[in-house]
This record gives sequence, C-alpha cells and structure tokens, in this order.
Amino acid sequence: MSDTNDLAALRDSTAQQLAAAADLRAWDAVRVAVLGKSGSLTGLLKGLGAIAPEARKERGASLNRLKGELEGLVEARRTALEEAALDARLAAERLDVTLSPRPFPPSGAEAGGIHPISRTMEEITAIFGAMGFAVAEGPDIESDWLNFGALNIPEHHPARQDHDTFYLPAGADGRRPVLRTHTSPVQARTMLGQEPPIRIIAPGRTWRADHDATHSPMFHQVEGLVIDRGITLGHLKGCLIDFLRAFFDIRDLPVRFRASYFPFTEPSMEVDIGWSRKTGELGKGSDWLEILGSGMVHPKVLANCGIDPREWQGFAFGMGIERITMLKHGMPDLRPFYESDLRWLRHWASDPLSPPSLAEGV
Ligand code: 2NL
Repeated sequence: MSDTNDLAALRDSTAQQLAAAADLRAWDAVRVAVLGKSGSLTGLLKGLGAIAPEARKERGASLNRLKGELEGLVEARRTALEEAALDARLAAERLDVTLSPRPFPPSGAEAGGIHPISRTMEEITAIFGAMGFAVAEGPDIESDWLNFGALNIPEHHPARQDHDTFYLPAGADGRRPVLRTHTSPVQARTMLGQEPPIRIIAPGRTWRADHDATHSPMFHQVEGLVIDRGITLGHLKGCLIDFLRAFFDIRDLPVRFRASYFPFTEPSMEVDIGWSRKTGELGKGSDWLEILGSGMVHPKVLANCGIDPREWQGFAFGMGIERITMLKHGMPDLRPFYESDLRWLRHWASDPLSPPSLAEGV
C-alpha cells in the first residue's frame, strides 16, 4: 500500500460511513472508529514511530492533514444531523398559533349566550370595577331588620307598603323573613361586617308582589355604596355621570340631578338622562328620563350599621337592571326577559367569549 492510497481510502470510507450514519448514535460510532483512542487514524499516527526517520516527516504531515480533513467531515456531519433532528422535531411538534382559540359549537349544537340581564350586570360590574368598586352579594331571604329597619324604614312607614313585600312564615323570634325588596340589605351587611372605607356595588335578584307590563314579581337591581372620610355630593355626581356615559356609550349624555326623597338617604336625588320622547333616542332631544335614585347615606343608616356618622360619610344609589337594559337596547316589553322564548333569547344573547371591556366601550 502506498502512503497516499491508504490515506485516501480511509478518507473515502470515513466519508461513506458518515453519509450512511442516519442519527447521532451512528455518527458517534463512526467518529470513535476513526478518531477515537483505538480508531483507524489514531492507529496510523501511532505507527509513525516505526517508520524510517527520513520518511516519517512527510508521512506525519500527510497524516496531520488527513486528521484535519476527517475532523472537518465528522463535524460537518454532526451539524447536518443535528439540524435534521431539529427540523424533524419542529415539524412533529408544530403548533399553529394562528388557529382561533374560540371553540365553535359542535356541529348540530347551538352556541350558548349570555342573557341580557346578566350582560348588563357584567357591564355595570366592569364600569364600577374600573372605579375601584368590589361586588358584594347576599341572600334573597332577608330579615325584616336588614331589608327595612336598618335602612330607616320603620314598622308602619308607607315605604313598606310601596315595596309590596313577599313575607315568609315567622321564625322562632316571631318575625317574618322577607324576600328582599331591594339589594340594600347587602350594603347593610357589608357595613356591619367590615370597616370603612367601603366601595361596593350589589347587583342581584329582588322581589315585589307586583305584575304588569312594566313590573315583574322577580326583577334585578344594582345598588352602590361608597363610605369614606369627606365624601360629598360632588363625588356622587361625578361617579354617576361617569357611569351613565360609559354604560349608554354616549360621551356627552346630558345628566340631571333632581331633589327627591328616600328614607335611607339625605339629601336624596333622582337622576335623569336626556332623551327625545318623540324618537326614543337617548342623548338627543330636550326631554328627561328618570334612570336611578341616589343620595348621601342617612346618618341614622350609618349608625344602624355600626358606622360613626361623625367620622364617615357616604353616598348610595340604586337602579333597576331590566329598565336600563330595555332603554339601552330599545326593548319595548319587560316580560320576555323571563319567558325563555328561544327566538327572543337568540336575538338578544351576547357572546360568552366577548365579555364587556372598557377598552372597547361596554
Ligand atoms: C332606586 C333608588 C336607591 C339607595 C338606593 C342605599 C343603601 C344603603 C344606604 C343608603 Cl345601605 N342608600 N341605597 C339609595 C338611594 C336610592 O335606590 O330608585 N332604586 C331602584
């Protein structure tokens, strides 16, 4: 075997074996067989010592060149195999992030939707949530005291008749529990249960024995309560103007505060928004529409709920969810809210996967 022939043969066979190595394990076996401690090239290098000194220099230089060449081939194959392995993994673990994350209803099935009452509650929660209000909840069955007494509505007060209360059979204390006629008892419970400052809204179901085109025995309200030091009528007005403009999505919606009376607030104010009686359009025309009731929390109510009215002040408000939902969407009749008519529900339902957000305007 001539000097150059056996080296060329080793280079060619190594190149072939590397090309045949299909993965990194096979590649490593080739690498060890050629460049490893007992590899073929290592063997040739070890043989240098046995060669006559005059031929050794040239043979040594050839072997070193070959070594560099072989190392280059081995490295290049490794890179190619690693890239191929990565490509295979990328293909196998492919994730199409452009697919819609929203599940479509299975074929034949119908997408569920959010009832307009729930949607309005979600919108109100989003708007007041952005102003720092928490949501508070309470039971539908309340004591007479929390529903009326604590709110400065005494035993024979005409407001009790106005509320057309559903009474339940008397309990052990001889007092008859009621189905709450407003969500005010939720606020009373909050004041009794936690220290001010308080900033809550109380959305929920309410009950009054009344049934016609504009009244249902079961309906929904949201009330709000702010208790802090130095709270004024100015805070009430700013808060409610901001709320109404956000809820009805009308930037310059006219808002009017009109003196009124509630037993639990002093002073009390009804809040009206501008509209056109002729066209029904909100924010246009020169007529006024009553939307909600509000006022500064009566000092007696604060005291009844364990809050010192000399240290803390507050405002409160309340509105009917059905009413503002009908106004916002131009719905003519209250009754379909509770009739479970699928045609009506399909028309008025909201997408459960697009909850209200202030960024887009609720
Ligand atoms: C209306 C009027 C209102 C309140 C509710 C309230 C609650 C507490 C203390 C003081 Cl605990 N006030 N709530 C105040 C003013 C008006 O509702 O027309 N609702 C549909």
